[in-house]
Amino acid sequence: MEHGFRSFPQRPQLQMPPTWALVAGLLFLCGALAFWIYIAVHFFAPVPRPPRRSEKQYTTILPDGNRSEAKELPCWIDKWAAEKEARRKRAAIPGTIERKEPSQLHMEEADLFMSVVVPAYNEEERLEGMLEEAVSYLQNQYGSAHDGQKGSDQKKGWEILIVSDGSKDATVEKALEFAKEHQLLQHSNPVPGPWSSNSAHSTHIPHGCIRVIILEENRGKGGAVTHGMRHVRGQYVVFADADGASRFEDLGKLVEGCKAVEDKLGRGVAIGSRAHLVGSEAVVKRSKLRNFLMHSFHLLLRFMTPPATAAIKDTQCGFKLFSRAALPDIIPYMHSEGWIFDVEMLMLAESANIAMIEVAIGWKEVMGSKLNVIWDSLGMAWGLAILRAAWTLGVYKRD
Ligand SMILES: Nc1nc2c(ncn2[C@@H]2O[C@H](COP(=O)(O)OP(=O)(O)OP(=O)(O)O)[C@@H](O)[C@H]2O)c(=O)[nH]1
Ligand SMILES: [Mg+2]
Repeated sequence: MEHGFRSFPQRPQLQMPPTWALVAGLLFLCGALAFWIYIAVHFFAPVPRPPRRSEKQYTTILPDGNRSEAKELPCWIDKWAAEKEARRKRAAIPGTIERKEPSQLHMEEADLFMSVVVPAYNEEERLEGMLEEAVSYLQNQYGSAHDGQKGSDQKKGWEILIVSDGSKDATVEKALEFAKEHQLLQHSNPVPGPWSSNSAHSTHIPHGCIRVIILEENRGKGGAVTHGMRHVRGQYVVFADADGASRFEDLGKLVEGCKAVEDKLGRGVAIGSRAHLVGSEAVVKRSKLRNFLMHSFHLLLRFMTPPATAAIKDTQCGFKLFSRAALPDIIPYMHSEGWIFDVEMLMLAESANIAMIEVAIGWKEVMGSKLNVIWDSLGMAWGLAILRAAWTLGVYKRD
């Protein structure tokens, strides 16, 4: 028997690659990952569909009480974009010195004081109550546009743009019926709506104040609001949910708040807020799951949005006011079609250094919400991640 050590054939020594090769490999992997993330964000980031021909028109009620033909909507954004393009072309001609001017200079002047944009998706049940509250406040506060003068500081008048977001029910008919029943020339005594608290005092409105825009296909709340805001004529523009959950009378507080923070260019945003109601009956009554998801979403927002937006306590309230001068810095750059669009609006305002103020408003729970708590919350978290990534990686940019 043989004693001693057996000699094994020697294994080849594993050689560590040099440090520079490791670093290069790591950099390559990071680059590849970043490239694929960029491609994925490009792929998933929503691109809003351009408005169709019929969506740039509106219907209203004529002085004789009949429904009008489809009429062309005024569109500040088309003129603004055309002028911007013309400037770009002029600047591209060698030897031309194009003075850079702020975007506000392209903005068409307001025709009236207040524009209200109401996104409405299958709202035949809830719309009337909201309109009743809105017109009574608007007519009381701002009266008729003819009382004011173009160019003067004291503008009068109001309009409501109801954007039916591909509704399949009688939303459009209900809106026009409401306009007809409240029209000044139609009835010497206004017809009271079922929602008026005092049935003898339903409001008379001047004709043409309520305009109905019909989106051929459903886009989502963000798409509907953005579309409406492209066609407003007001000095101030508020969007308000069709369910009438926000107390419309608090619009005055939003205007005051906005005026208080407006910059030299007149740009400002006032955000209706229900943050003071957390802990109140209205919020506590909501399901535990819904409140849990709401808190989780707020936490996510805090980490994923820039500081001024992250500081807003109630980003999702469907009652936000913009001064006209703020619109060109926000509306042309909107992408989100769904529920997350509020956050994009605020992020755009922040990136353009527009001051924002949160204003406490009254609010009530209204039956018939179409929000699917679980799916829409997941959709919002996903939408927020894509939105943040798209702006950070330059997939979305201001040009
Ligand atoms: N669900 C839904 N609403 C839309 C859509 N497009 C516009 N909207 C409008 O968005 C507004 C808000 O809808 P609600 O169902 O009240 O949802 P919410 O106010 O966010 O949620 P709640 O607090 O539960 O009422 C309403 O005016 C809807 O008509 C859409 O595609 N889906
Ligand atoms: Mg609602």
